[in-house]
Amino acid sequence: MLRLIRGFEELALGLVKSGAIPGGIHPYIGQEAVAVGVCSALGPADRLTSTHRGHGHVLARGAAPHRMLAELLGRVDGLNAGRGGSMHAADLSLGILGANGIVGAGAPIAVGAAWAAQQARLAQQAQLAQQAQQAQQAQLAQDDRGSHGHLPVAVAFFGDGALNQGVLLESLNLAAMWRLPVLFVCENNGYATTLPAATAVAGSATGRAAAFGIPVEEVDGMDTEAVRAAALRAVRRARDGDGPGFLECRTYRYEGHHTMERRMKLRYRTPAEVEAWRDRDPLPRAAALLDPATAAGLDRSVAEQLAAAEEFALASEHPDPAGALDHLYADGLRPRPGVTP
Ligand SMILES: Cc1ncc(C[n+]2csc(CCOP(=O)(O)OP(=O)(O)O)c2C)c(N)n1
Ligand SMILES: [Mg+2]
Repeated sequence: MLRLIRGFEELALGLVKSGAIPGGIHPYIGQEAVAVGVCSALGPADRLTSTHRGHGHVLARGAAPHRMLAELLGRVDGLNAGRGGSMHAADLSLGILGANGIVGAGAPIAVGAAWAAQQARLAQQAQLAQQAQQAQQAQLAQDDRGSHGHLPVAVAFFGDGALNQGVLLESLNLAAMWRLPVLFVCENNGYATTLPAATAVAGSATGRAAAFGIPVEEVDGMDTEAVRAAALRAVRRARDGDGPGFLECRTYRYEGHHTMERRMKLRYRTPAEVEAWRDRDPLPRAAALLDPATAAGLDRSVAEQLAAAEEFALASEHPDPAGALDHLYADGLRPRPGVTP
């Protein structure tokens, strides 16, 4: 999966350069261990919200690369029929409640999903208890409750730039107050666009969450296994009803903030800094755990998958402009009278 995300992003960079992908993207290259480590700790009923730098989260959660690529290209076979694009890809069938172009905005959505899961479980338990009472089988109800006791978890990914957004603090508060099954994952890559976290974040990321009584962990975000182990610990607690968790994953993006950056000639980090983080690349680290033949086989199969994805996505149609308002409104809602698209 690490290799798939890296390869997908390299392919997407090429397609931005050639103009096939309209606009730009925020490449996830360098941060793969975070998405893969966290998503490997999740089960099928769990949910996540993603960010403007979200391709890695969507793929690690299991979205089909060919449909994700078609989405970036704005084609009808995209995950969201080409309407969401890079920053708003979603796949509800996989619990991906959406990437989000607004910094910090995924957190309250994940909190809402966790609250819904908690409420659904409470309603289910109440129903079981009532049924058991009617049948005078209290013991049976107890057993049932046990087997249904594990809550689905919602994960909110966000960057260090979200740490100063009020909505994140409100989300942490509510999640802690209501002991919601949420995992907050801060991907601290050291910068919000060009602003170093060191000059923007008073105190610390984990200090913010700890202030709400949320258990926190600082994790090496370049180490997939370390991220996975920390995520498993937090997910287990959340499932058991012990409330939210918070991981700060120290990571780095090797590319610019977005694909316009090179043209803009921004200077805010030194080549030496980038090189030092390249030495900690999560991919060779993970490949070293495999025997060389297995690693080469995986590389080959990823290359084949991505070649097929590119062929599929480029062959997919552009949406018909006449359907520009399709999928935008819930059933029954229409644009205001007199407003023409
Ligand atoms: C509420 C809001 N403010 C500002 C922006 C503009 N903006 C887009 S990305 C970004 C930086 C985000 O940094 P971080 O959260 O650290 O994520 P990273 O880009 O490092 O992955 C900013 C300020 C935005 N999209 N939303
Ligand atoms: Mg950042």
